Amino acid sequence: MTDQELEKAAANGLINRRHLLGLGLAGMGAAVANSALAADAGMLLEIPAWSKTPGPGASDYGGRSSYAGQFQRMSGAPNPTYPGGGASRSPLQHLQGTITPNGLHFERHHAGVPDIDPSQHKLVINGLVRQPLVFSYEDLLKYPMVSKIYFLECSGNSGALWGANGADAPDGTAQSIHGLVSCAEWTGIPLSTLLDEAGVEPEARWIGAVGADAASMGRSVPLDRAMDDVLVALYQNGEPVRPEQGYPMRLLVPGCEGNISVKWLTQVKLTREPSHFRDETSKYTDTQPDRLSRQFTFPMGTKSLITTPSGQMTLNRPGLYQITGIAWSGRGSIRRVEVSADGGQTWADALLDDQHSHKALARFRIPWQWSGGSAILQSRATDSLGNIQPTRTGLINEVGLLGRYHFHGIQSWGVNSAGEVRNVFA
Ligand SMILES: Nc1nc2c(c(=O)[nH]1)N[C@H]1C(S)=C(S)[C@@H](COP(=O)(O)O)O[C@H]1N2
Ligand SMILES: [Mo]
Repeated sequence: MTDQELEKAAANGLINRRHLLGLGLAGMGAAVANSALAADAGMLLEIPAWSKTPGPGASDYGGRSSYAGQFQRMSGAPNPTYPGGGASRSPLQHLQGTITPNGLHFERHHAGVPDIDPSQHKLVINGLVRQPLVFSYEDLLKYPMVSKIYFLECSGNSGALWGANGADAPDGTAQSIHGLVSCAEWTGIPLSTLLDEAGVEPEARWIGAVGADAASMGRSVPLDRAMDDVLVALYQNGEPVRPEQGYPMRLLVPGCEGNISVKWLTQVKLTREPSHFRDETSKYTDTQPDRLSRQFTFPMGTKSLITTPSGQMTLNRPGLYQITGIAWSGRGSIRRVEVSADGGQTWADALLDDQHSHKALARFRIPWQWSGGSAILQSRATDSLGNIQPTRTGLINEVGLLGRYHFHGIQSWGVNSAGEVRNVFA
């Protein structure tokens, strides 16, 4: 970024990473000091009631403070013609950091959540193997495990931003538009360990993974990917995988469209060709402008979005705000996130929490001085392979509007002079 560009970004109120130590932190310091002064003037040396008597003692299962807000997942109304089908979305605008608490992890079910007794559940590995194997849950618990942080995103996430019906989701929130992404620490057995034990025949090229739900969800995964970083996940953020996430075990295919991370995993079959399951023919294909459909789109695109401020929030008065959001890439880690306050004319570098986790969410933050005028807030991610998040129109020009999966274009939050934030197509 040139100095001239930096100046322009600063003129729009964005306080660049390069400016942080000077202008940025000084500005933040001033704001904090002012509010401390104001609080000091009205401070009473009174001991609040909650400090005078002991509170309730220890409890068996923790919950959120009643003052911390009632945010929860957002699920659609049940559809009687699609029993158990549907999704619920993570409340992204209420979360910080990068890990999604288990009770707020998004869900996507094709036939509801099966009530699986792990002592009756089996995982079968068969097909092109030297020795077909059957594992019980107990057996699997004895295998060496690894713990890794990975995001999971449904390929239908952010679908409203295709705007295919002219609808621009003006009332959308980060949750309602983008809440089909979550991130957790998954603990499980590398699938390669189990496949090695079964002994993969040289002609095998794919696996077909099948779930034990009433949808019998099946998906094909290329063998080289299956042998790479794929897990049979048994734990989610330290506790057994939740029923909604696939208890007692799920496939977790890092970085890839959520659909292939088959939940309630019961079979892995080694095959020469993809199995062409229902969910990789009738659905989850990307129809191109020439009307041919691309069948297998695995890694999710390089993507970011601002979670605060975001849709349906209101900025109460001009002044200093912290813009924050999440970024991820199905192919690597996030190297850079830039933020614009003028609809993409000028950009400033946000600060990234520096875990640089592969195929996990990254958190970015940047201070912004809102002048009180209208603004269009955008974020743009770059991943470790140099892939840059496209604009919405750039993406649509490239892939057309016949497919409705894998939206990863830049999100625009319009701020009007009343401080109201809405989704806009910029
Ligand atoms: N067996 C089975 N696996 C499944 C599904 C399903 O309905 N049945 N849904 C898939 C889809 S479309 C997605 S996006 C992810 C969602 O995982 P989550 O519900 O844990 O967030 O699971 C995938 N695995
Ligand atoms: Mo999905």
